[in-house]
Amino acid sequence: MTDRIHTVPTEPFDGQKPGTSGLRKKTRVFMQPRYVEAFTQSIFDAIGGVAGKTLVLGGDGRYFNDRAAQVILRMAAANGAARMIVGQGALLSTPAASNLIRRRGADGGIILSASHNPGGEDEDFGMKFNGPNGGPASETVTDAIFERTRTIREYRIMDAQDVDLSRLGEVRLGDTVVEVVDPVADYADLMAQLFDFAAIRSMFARGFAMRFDAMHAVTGPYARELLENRLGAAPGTVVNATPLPDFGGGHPDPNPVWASDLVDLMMGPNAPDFAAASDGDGDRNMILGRGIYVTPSDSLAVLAANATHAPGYARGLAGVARSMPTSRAADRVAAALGIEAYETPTGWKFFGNLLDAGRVTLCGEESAGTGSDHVREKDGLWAVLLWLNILAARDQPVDAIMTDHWARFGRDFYSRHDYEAVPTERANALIDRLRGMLEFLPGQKFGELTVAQADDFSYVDPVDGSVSQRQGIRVLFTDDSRVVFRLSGTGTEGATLRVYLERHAGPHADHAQDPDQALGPVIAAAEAVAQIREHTGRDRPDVTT
Ligand code: VG1
Ligand code: CO
Repeated sequence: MTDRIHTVPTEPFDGQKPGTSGLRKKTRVFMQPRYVEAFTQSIFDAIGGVAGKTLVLGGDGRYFNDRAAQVILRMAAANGAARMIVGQGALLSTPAASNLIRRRGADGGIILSASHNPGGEDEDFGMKFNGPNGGPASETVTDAIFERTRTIREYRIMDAQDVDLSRLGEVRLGDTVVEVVDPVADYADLMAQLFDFAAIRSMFARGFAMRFDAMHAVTGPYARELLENRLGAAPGTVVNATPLPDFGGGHPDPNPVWASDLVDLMMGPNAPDFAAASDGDGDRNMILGRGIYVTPSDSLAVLAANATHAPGYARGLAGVARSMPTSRAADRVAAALGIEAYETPTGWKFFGNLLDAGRVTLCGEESAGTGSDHVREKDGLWAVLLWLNILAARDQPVDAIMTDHWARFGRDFYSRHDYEAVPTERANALIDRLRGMLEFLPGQKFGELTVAQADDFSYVDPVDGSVSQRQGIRVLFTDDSRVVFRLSGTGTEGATLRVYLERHAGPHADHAQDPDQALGPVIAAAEAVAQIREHTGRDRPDVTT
């Protein structure tokens, strides 16, 4: 067997630095000879080798997913892994991979995905490493991986034919067992434990209509099994259900821009009761009711306020966590419930410790990620099923649930403006300028608003004490409105500036206002503080969500 194992020399590649969620680059960058190999060996080395270990492997089905999976399998075998658990067809949604790692007691997993970024030979590819808790590697681990990529000189790989990943069951690659599993079954079983499937089934049986847009990405098979097969939603409820290597040419990003068809349907005369969409790797969700779009920040708050309707959460929540740029709507619910609310930097990896320590049950991000302690990733279909469970239990339409929520807690009007592919120096200049201004901002007036506080968010992990600095510029105004500026860590071209805008309207205010109008003074203040136009050369954002 050993004669089939080769040690191959390589140079280190520049820039193999994991960002907000793994290493993300243009697909052609990943397709360079030895690129995937050097990064994979760096992961293996950084975690102390994989000899005797079990890893989970799968991806969102994008272009190059299958090729990268075969290389990683041959490398795992050459590095002495005991077992590789692979989703059939090399497919696994991110939450399903997280579940498999936990359920099977694996030592970690590699997920092949660039999530909401487009796929194809000229688009994006990505690789993420998750640890034994099923969650994204902590910053300490991603830093160690990056350090290794800078010094790596060789990798180990086995000569072998491609493993047939289309067939369930076990095969051997040298001494390594490659176990091909149904990507959906375990995950669907977990969902059945958390939610009142009988109540949801009976709601569908009474004619409740929904549309789920899988955006030609990995969630299609999961949504079909759960919604149509197990819950009895009408056939055809799930659209764009077959994962395609280029996601049908779109961005698999569930927001009003990239899922505009779904939004149009829900705002039109023939809208069903409920609609949802998910992203490339199935960890995000968009929620819509008839005539209403629910912002992800509001969705987290509503789920927190109503979670006990679901059997899996009937005992109540330990606490909730949200990423810093996410609106403070969830904090208001936590205060009312008398539970802890945590504010973490952007990226799911920061929730892991809080979940492991049992301090929080629900987590969420403004970018349409919501999840709970059932896995260690955000989970798009989970959020959809929790919504369905709540709709079934309350027997009210989505808009009534929102109106009721705002009447209790007030409404946090919210929007995010993205300026994409901005030249990196210009985006850095904007942020550096803001950093330099922070101490002088309090007391200054920008349009109608006066700054109360301003800082660059830094986070001390309450569980392990690790510190993450420079996580976004926060400007809080005296009327409790807020603007946050940060640069994306998932893009592959130049820099993406994200401007997060929010304004709280108390329980008795007018909640029916158009969000753009409600946010007018905050948008103007953001421009005045940061001189966005001058720095980016753009007079409006590329994407508004
Ligand atoms: C974005 C989102 C962040 C999310 C991350 C990964 O990061 O803002 O909330 O956790 O994507 O999500 P950034 O650095 O571009 O703002 V996914 O679904 O791409 O794994
Ligand atoms: Co994703």
